[in-house]
Order: sequence, then C-alpha cells, then structure tokens
Amino acid sequence: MNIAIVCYPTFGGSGVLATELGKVLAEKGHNIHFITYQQPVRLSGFHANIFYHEVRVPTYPLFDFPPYETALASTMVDVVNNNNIDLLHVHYAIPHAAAAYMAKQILAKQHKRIPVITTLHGTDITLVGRDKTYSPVVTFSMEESDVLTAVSHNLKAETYKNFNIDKPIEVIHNFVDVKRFNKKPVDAFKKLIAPNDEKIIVHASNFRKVKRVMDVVNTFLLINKKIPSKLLLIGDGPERPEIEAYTRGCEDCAEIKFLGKQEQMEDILPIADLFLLTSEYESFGLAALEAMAAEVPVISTNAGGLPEINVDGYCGYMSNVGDVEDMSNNALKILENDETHAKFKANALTQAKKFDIQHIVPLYEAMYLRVI
Ligand code: GMT
Repeated sequence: MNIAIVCYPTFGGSGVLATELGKVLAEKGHNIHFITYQQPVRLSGFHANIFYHEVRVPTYPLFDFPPYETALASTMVDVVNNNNIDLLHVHYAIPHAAAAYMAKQILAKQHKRIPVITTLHGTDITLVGRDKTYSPVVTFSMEESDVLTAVSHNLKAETYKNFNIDKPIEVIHNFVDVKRFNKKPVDAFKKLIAPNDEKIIVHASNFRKVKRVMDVVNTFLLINKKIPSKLLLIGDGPERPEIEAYTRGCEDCAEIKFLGKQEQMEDILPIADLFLLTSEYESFGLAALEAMAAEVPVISTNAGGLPEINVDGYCGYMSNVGDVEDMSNNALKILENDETHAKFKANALTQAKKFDIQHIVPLYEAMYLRVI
C-alpha cells in the first residue's frame, strides 16, 4: 500500500508512535509518505521506501498566524496526487483531522476517493480538543473520518464523554518494538551514572503540567532517604525551568540530573532500575511501555489508560494522582529486595511483549485494507 502519515514531528508520544508505525510498515514493504513540518525525531537513517514531505508555510506580513492547516491540506493533496496514495492516516486530531477533511474534499472534486483514518492520542481530546475554541471542528472532523481509532479504551470513553459523536471508535493500543528496547545494559555507562551502585530511577516526558514532574522529584527524594539512588530526568518542556531551579536550591537534590531531550531511549532505559510516571492523565503512557520493554518496572499513577498497561503488584505499582508517599513506598518494595526487583523486571518484559509491534501493527494493516 502507499500510505501517507501525518503527525507532529516532535518528541511527543503521538509523533513517536506514528513514526515507529511508518518505519515498520515500510519494513513490511509498504511505501510510507510522512507529511509534517519537520523531519520526525525518530526518523533517522535511510529507509528505501520512506519519503518525507515537508509542509512549508510561506510567511506574509499580513499573517500574524501563518495558516498551517491550509498549507498542510494543500501538501496532502499534492502528495496524494503525485504518489498514488491509497489512504491518509492522521495522528492527533488537531489540526490534522480537519486538514485531512479539506484535502479529501478537494480530491473528491478531482474524482479521487481518499480514505482518512484519524488516530486520537490523548490531549487532542482530553485537554485541547474539548476547549470550545476547537471543539466544533474536532467533533466534525472526527465524524467525517472514515475510521476513528483511539490508543486506549480509556481514551475512547473520554472521547464519548467529551464530544457529542456517534461514530464508532476502534481501540488499537500503542505498541513497542520489544527487540529494540530489550538490550543488555552497558556496565561502563551504568558505572558512570551510578559509581557506587546506586539505584537508577528514570522519568521521561515533555515536562508539561499534566506530567506533574514535581511529584517525580518528591517521590525520588523519599526513595533516596532510604536507599542510595540517582534520578535521571529526560525530556524538556515548559515546567522544566521551575523544577530545575527548585532542585538547584535544594540540598537533597544533588542526585538529580537533567539529561534534556534524548533520541536513543533504548540505550538509556536498560541501565534503569525503575521508571516513574506521575501524570495527572495519560491516555496510554507510551514512555512507560518503552521502559517495560527494557525490563524496567514502572511506578505510576492510576490515571487514564495507565491501568491498561501497568499491572499493580506484577510489573509495577499504581497510586492515586499526587500520592507521592504511596509511590515512594511502592518503589521501595521493589528496590529494597533483589529477588523482588528481578521478578518485577522479568514481569515488565512479559507485560511489554503483549504490546509488541508484531501483534499491533497487523491490526492497523487489516484496518487499512478494509477502508481501502
Ligand atoms: O504526553 C504528551 O503530552 C504527548 C502526547 C502526544 O500526543 O504526543 O502523548 C499522548 O499520546 C501518547 C501516544 O499515544 C500517549 O502514550 C500519551 O499517554 C498521551 N498523553 C496524554 O494523554 C497526556
């Protein structure tokens, strides 16, 4: 098939998932055309049947807000017309689903039928999309998509709760390439981070309010009181400056390191002993699944779709949002006993395998064939 994928090119989970999906589909022999405003971060290296089409938004003195959606719809039309595209798969509803609707209408006038699949990822529904500034357009473009998918049952329920739509929503869980993340930890790297065998705790996110990164810091400080440990904070975003300033001014925070944005998560995660995800909401929690694939137990909240991937008392624990005491106690239950830790690590891998790329990608392929 010739598939056009529209996504955000940044470190957010929706862009990561869309890029990984495109890469594996290309490996399976499909031609994949990414349409976005920058090369997606996870799209490095040369792939014979992957093509990248940059959306250019010309500026003009009149434009206080350059019309990205118009440029995106026009690029979609161009890519479809010149590459024999069979379908458009857009990730994250805003503004991709609306631009796809526009492209579809333009192509219909040219007697071309192009099916549109919209995958909902989370904040496009739970935070941004339901705002009344966007909601009518999001509702309409969801209804007009040929197929609507959500990355978790929770997100499907949230969509019906927040939008007045009748359209069926198919749940296709996010996936991980277990092979890629399940690497042996590099001892020299581990020694560099934890020279005295301290436990390594990792958090990775886009440092937005919804992630409650301060809870990560506070959970870690409680853990570190009991067992020597290091905290690696990976990623960047609006909350980082405040949190970094706090840790600089706090005596107990010497073991906290900010690594910034990292592309090669598969090289870092294997040295971790525990992953912390303290979000107020996660439609799925792809970062936690990648950690599990690297055999890292997950201490998370029980918000949103997290209970669909984390299993309490098996490969991690879940607590109520904000309950840092409970999260640190749970972390200690795993870390204080080597046998328990080993068991949780093995279980994390077993759990991640349920979401392996091999099981999930065929669901998308089957859906593509159906819609074509
Ligand atoms: O987590 C974010 O804020 C980024 C966001 C995105 O759209 O890029 O992530 C959402 O999509 C991911 C991939 O489907 C999910 O794993 C995340 O849970 C979801 N984030 C939220 O729901 C807050």
